Amino acid sequence: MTEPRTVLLTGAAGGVGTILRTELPSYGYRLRNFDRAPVPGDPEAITADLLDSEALAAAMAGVDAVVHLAGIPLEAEFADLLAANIDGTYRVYEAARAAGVRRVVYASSNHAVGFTERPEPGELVPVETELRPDTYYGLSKCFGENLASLYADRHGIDTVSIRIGSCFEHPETVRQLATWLSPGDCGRLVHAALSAPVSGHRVVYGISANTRAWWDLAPARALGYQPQDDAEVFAAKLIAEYGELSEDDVEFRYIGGDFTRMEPPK
Ligand code: 15L
Repeated sequence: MTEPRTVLLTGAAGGVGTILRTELPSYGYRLRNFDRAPVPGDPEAITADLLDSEALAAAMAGVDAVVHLAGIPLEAEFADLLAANIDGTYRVYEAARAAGVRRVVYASSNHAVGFTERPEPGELVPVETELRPDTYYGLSKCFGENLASLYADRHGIDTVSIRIGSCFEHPETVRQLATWLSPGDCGRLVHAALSAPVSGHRVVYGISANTRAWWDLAPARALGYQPQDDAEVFAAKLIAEYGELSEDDVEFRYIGGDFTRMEPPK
């Protein structure tokens, strides 16, 4: 596949979207930004809901690939996730199919497998591990991965689903020493997912080259991803501030951390 050049970025105004608006143009992509909220600094961004079929079809016309980030990024009421994450992702795939777009990078989440127990030291959780969502939010990401698989098999749309860890400027908790994805590595990984000659549906974890990683990065490296950052440089400061995690803490026990006990907001 030739490298996609025009990329529809859904959720462009969100946290990861803001990072990718900075990172992706340096790889030569022209972004078409789409979000419910205005995208700062981009007067041409499409301000619309994913459930607005006309706006989505117009946004999809002429693009080479989609990076689908839009949706609720945390635990929420099931009905809200049903509309934003489940129906929203279905609409993106349907619009991509109708427009003949052949590559999607889907922002899945580690919370699709969040109830997986932390691996023993020296072991890593493979991408083939059983889906064990820790929230309705995680469940919506399981749906997205399965939807990607269906559209790959039935319609030939190639997807890389990235189970993103914690994509922030810096790791902010002790857990994130394992789960951090730096902004620069986020750009590297999404570029690899857009340009690697893969067909079908692939799932990869999205983290930096963290010394304390729990997840197997081999599938992401197989796409050409070469992470440059390691959360370990923040370890001394974070551990001095919060202490090491104790073994009875859910942040220690499950890879989804405190999402495993999160309730939808009232
Ligand atoms: C996610 O999926 C969330 O969107 C993000 O805000 C973080 O909380 C992240 O997971 C995480 O696991 O740290």
